[in-house]
Amino acid sequence: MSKMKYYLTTPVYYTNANIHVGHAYTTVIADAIARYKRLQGFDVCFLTGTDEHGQKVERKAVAAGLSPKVYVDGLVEDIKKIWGLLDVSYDVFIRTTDEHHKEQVQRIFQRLYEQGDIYKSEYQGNYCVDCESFWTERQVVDCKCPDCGRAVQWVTEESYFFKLAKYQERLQQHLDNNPEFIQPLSRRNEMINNFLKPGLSDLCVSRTTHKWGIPVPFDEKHVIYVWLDALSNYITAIGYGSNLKDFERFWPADLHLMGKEIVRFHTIIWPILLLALDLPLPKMVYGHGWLLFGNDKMSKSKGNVVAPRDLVDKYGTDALRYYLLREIPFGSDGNFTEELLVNRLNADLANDLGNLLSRTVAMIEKYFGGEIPVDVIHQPIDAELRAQAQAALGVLEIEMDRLQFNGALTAVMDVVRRANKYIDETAPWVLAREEAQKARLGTVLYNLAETLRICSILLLPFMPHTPQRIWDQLGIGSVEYAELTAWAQAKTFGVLPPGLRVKKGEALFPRVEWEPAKLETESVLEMPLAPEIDISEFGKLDLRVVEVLEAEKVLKADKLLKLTVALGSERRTIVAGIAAHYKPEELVGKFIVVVANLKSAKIRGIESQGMVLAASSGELMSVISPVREGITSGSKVK
Ligand code: ME8
Repeated sequence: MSKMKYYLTTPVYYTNANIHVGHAYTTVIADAIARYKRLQGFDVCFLTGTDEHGQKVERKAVAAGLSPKVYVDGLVEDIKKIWGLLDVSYDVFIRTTDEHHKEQVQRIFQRLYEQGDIYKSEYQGNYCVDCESFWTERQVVDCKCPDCGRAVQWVTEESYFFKLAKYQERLQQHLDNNPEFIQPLSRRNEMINNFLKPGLSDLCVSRTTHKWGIPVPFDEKHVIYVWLDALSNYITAIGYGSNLKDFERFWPADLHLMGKEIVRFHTIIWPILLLALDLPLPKMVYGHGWLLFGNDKMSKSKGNVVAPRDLVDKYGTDALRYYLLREIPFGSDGNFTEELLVNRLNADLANDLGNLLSRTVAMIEKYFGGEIPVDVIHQPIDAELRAQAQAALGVLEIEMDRLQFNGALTAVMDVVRRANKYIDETAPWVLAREEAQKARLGTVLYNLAETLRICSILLLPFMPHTPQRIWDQLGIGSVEYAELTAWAQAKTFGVLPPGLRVKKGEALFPRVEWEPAKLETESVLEMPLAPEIDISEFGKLDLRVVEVLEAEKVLKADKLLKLTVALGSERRTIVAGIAAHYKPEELVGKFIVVVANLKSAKIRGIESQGMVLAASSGELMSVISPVREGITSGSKVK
C-alpha cells in the first residue's frame, strides 16, 4: 500500500535582515510536526524557504552597497546555517529567486491575464513599503499602516489588477463548507468579518517603482507584486508546471503554518489565486500567535530581536526547541524571555528528565554491576507507572492532532515525573539493604529503564539529539537494537531485554544559573555608573514624548539627522547624531523621548531645540519609545 502523504509549509521568510527567534518558532514547530508525521509513516514534504524580491530588499541591498542578488545570497546562507543549528529537517528549501520558481510565476501571471482575471489600469492609493501591502482608505489608521504602524505612502502608478472580487462568493462557499480551513477559529471570524463581509476590491499585482522582482512577461517595465510571487512558492516548490508527478503527489498542502499577521494573505489572496488556477485549496491554514518580547512583538522593525544562534550557543539546540514547543499554548501569544527558558530547562530537562536518567543508570551500575536486571517481582505500584507510560503515546497523538505541542510534551514529562515519584515510593536504596529484596529491586530498576526508553522515543519529534543520548546511556544506542527505539515500540511496556549494559554519560542537561539580561546588556553593564544625583537634580530635566513628523539627513554631516517633531501642538527642530543607526524614513511616525528643556544650540547652522534620548549597546543604538500605544506627543516622562 502506498504511504499517505503529508505536505506542510512555513512562510518563506524575507531576506531583508537576519532571522530571529520568532522565525525559529514557526520553523521548529513545523519541524516537530514533520518529524512526527514521518514517525507515523507518512510520506512527508516539509517546505521552507526565503522571500527575496521587493522594494525593501532592493533598498537594503543599496544601503549595504551590494547588488540585490549578492545581498540575498549572503542572508540565505546564514538562514540555512541557523536551520542547520536547530536541526530543521526540511525536505525542500525554495528561494523565490530560483529560476524554476520565477518561470512558473511568470506563466501563472500570463495565464491569469489571458483568461481575463488580470487587467491593466491605474493604482491610486496607500502603500506600506515595509509590509509590501496596499491599503484602502478605510483600513489606514491615521495615515499609518494598520499592520506595522508606519506611515503609508500615497502612490499613483500604472498597474495590473487581479480580480479578487470575482471569486469572493466561491471563497465564501469554501469557508462555509470547510469550517476547519482557517485555524484557530478566532482568525476565521476575523477574516470573514473584517475582510470578506465588507467586500473585496481587486488587488494591484504589479509595481513599476522598483526593479528587483519577477518581470511581468509581456510588459517588462512592471514587476510582479511580491505577495503573488511569494505565495506561489507553495506550488512551484513541489513541481507545479514542471514536475507533475511530484506536484500531484503532494498538492493540496495539508498545513500552511504562519504567524497571525499574514493569515489575511493566505486565506484570501492565496485561495483565490488557486481557484483562478483551477487548483484544489490547502486543507488548513493555521495562524499562530506571536512571541512577545517585553509585551511587544519580537520583530526586525522593532529592533527587539533575539538571535537563535546566541541561544543555541548558550543552551543547546534541544533545550531551545523544547522551550519553544513547550512554553506557549499554540495559537496564543506568549512572552519570550531568557529567564523563562532557563527555568524551563532547569525544571523539566535538568531536574526531571536528566535526574531520572542519571539516578536510574547510577543505581543499575551500583546494584547490578551495570547490567539491566530482569523484572520478575511485580507489585501493584508498578501497574500505575506501566499504564501511564504505555498510554502516553495515545495522549501525545491526540495533542499533536490538535497542534497542541505543549500538551504533547506535558504527556511525556508527566510520565517522567511519575517515574521520579516511583523512585521515592519504592526507595530502591532501602531494598538494596536486604539480599532477599534483590529481585524486587531488579524489577524496580527495570521499570525505570523501560520508562526512560518509552519517553525517549516520544521525544523524537521534538528533540533530535536527546533520545540518542538516553539510548547510549541505557545501552541501546547501537543499530543492533534499532527496533527497540522504533515509534510503535513506545506503546508496549516490557520490550527492553534485560542484560543490556548501561553506561553512565555526561549529565543530559546541566543546570544553568540564571544571569539576568546577559544577552541584552553585556556591554552596558561594563560601563561604570555616573555619580549619584538627588531627586531635585533629576527634576530639572523635562523629558517629553514627541512624534517625529519629518526626518532628513544633514548635508555634509554623516552622523546627523534633522528631525521635525510635534511636542503637543508645538513644532520643533532637533538635530540628532543617529544617522548611522536610523534611516530618516524609519523614524517618521515614531514616538520618541527627548530632553525638552535643553537650551537650544546651533548645530551645523541648524537651531536644535532639544535632545533625542537613545540607548546604545555595542554597535547597536535605539531611540527610546513608549512601549504602550496611546501615549500622545507632549506626554511627560517621569
Ligand atoms: O511575512 N512570533 O516574512 P517574514 C512568532 N515573506 N512568529 C514570528 C515572529 C514572532 N515574533 N516574527 C516572525 C513574511 N515570525 C513573508 C511571508 S509567505 C508566502 C510570505 C514568523 O520574514 C511567523 O511565522 O516577515 C511570521 O508569519 C513570519 O515569521 C513572518 O516572516
